[in-house]
Amino acid sequence: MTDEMDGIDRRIFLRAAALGAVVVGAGGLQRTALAQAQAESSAPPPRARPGGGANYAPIRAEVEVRDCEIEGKIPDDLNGGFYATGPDPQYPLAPGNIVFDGEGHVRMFRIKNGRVDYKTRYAKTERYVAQDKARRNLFPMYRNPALDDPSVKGLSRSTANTHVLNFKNYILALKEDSPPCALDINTLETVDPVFTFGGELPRDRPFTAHPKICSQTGNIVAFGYEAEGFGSDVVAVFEIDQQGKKVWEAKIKVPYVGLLHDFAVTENHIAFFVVPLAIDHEQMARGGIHWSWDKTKKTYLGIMRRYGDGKDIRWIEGPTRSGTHTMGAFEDNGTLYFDTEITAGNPFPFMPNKDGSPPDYEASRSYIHRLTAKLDGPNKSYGIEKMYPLIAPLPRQDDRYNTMPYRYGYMACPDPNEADRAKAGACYARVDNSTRTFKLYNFGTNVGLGEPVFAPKSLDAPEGVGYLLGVAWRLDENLRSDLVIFDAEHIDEGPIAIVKLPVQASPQVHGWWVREDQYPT
Ligand code: V55
Ligand code: FE
Repeated sequence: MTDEMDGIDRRIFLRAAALGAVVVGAGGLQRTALAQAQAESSAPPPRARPGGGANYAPIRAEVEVRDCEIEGKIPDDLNGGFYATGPDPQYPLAPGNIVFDGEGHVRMFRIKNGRVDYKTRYAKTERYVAQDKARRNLFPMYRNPALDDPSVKGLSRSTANTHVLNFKNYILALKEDSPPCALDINTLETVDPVFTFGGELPRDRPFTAHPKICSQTGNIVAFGYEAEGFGSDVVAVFEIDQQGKKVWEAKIKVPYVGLLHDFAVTENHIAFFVVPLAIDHEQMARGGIHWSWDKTKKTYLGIMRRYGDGKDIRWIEGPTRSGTHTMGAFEDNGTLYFDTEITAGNPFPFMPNKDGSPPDYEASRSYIHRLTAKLDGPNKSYGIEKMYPLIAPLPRQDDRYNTMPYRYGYMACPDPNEADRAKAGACYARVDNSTRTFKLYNFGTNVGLGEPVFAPKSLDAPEGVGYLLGVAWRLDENLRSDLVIFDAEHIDEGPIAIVKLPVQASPQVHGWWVREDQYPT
């Protein structure tokens, strides 16, 4: 979101910093795709990057700050840990590579008895360790193994840079092309770079960055796409119980292979939204990334029963759109409700358009939509309705409601009341689906905001009764960062506590809250 309100100079500086955008290579001065795109378009990038812009700036330093300075008071009933990961390139990105290929840097704000300790560690993935030994980049292109250095054959390609969740004594750092990378929940030291749940998942099996925790069973509901080898159209869908046992698995086939980033899980059903960021073998053969935007392709909403064999999956064709992140999903009275952010076109201007056209920034803006379909069909089409006027690529909910009817969503977005994008401050918003209204807190234009996470006041607090936590990067303080904490019911009143770091926070795509009772004793 920061991209939209920064001055153009700052924006380009931040992007350049974030992307290592200008690289002197053998062929002279070369630019990344995004820098190129910016050069080609006079329009400002109108859409928030996941997590904003500032928070992709590399820091590389692993940081530890004990007993952070605090403004205001940490509430007595807020104890636990706020974790996040994001791409922080270990070595400068190769020309043409994209920011999604930076190595995952995991961070933790450990909150206890009113005090906060901060710690970060890179996920020591097999890729990170091999590059560290070689002292250079060995995986030059996002999800294009043909370009890998021959020495890394057989190693996990995971960057662990997308999302985190807790499982037992671990923080699992996720990248959707690989199994999780397991870090110690207290120290962030890497315990197992290819975590297979004790062999339940083969080490070459991809694992989504957006598993859901079932509201009824506590199971981790997950999937892996390209499940039977590079480019495969098979998706494995499975559930892992709290002990780590796989309790269900089914395999389905998608209409075409695309970036299947997130999904919807309800009490009895699972839905996928297949979008035209499609695998592009020709582009990879030319040395490019895994995906390109193919506007000739339609979307497909697929619905299947949980705990079945997957043969019942039904695909409903819809208009060309993209949708990357689920806010919430549930079923009610025979209908699926799947709330997701939707873009009219390619959501990532730094990913190529297959037809060679320049980035369309207007079409890359995300708005929350509700997709609906009858669970038992027949469906000629799915419903698609815009819910809010907020540009919000990273919507979240109270995660205790992952598979149930829910009321509230939380997100960072530019101020929707400011027509002039350059002047629209960075906001956190809480939306109320029962009234279709929202509350905002505006930080102004000198702040980049990370995805917020919700922390309940207690395990059995009603939905939305708790705190909202997020990181603010101060664009006018060389990205020095604060953890800002809100009463989630009153976010319009501003933060109730600010945890001040003396340094820039490490980059963030997604964040996660671990309750105090979930820590090992
Ligand atoms: C996303 C992020 C990724 C990725 C694919 O936010 C999709 C969407 C940080 O890496 O590889
Ligand atoms: Fe994501």
